[in-house]
Amino acid sequence: MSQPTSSHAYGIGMIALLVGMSVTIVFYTSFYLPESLLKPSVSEEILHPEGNLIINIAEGAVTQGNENFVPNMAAVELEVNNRVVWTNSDITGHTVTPDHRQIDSYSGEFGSHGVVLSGETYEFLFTEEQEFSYYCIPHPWMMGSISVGKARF
Ligand SMILES: [Cu+2]
Repeated sequence: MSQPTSSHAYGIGMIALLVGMSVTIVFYTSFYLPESLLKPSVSEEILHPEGNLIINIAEGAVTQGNENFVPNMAAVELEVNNRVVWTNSDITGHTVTPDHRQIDSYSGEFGSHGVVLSGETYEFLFTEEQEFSYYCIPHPWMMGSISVGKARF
């Protein structure tokens, strides 16, 4: 009496296991694999550049006419200083916002998430050549540009 019930339960268990495994395989091959293959391969030298490029958000940047992003036209060299760090030395918060949507295929969308508070930083790793300008949303006269190129040597 109990024999057929337990073998039935065993059968259902096996089917559930097989279904679970095939779902996992389908998920892995159709979602996970393509996603990981899509991620561009970036050289170690670019992932770990020799140094950072620091852009200072100068004290007093909040006032129109004062220096704000320093340097405001930054030349970034891949493998040298392609990690850029904006440091807010002002007493108010500022944003680092591209004029137009700017995407690095490795690091994703460029721009600070909201305001960079006084004393805080925003950093971004550039992995490919690109050129664009950016500004600060609350103080649109604050403008800068970034030009990322290959190392010059
Ligand atoms: Cu600002």
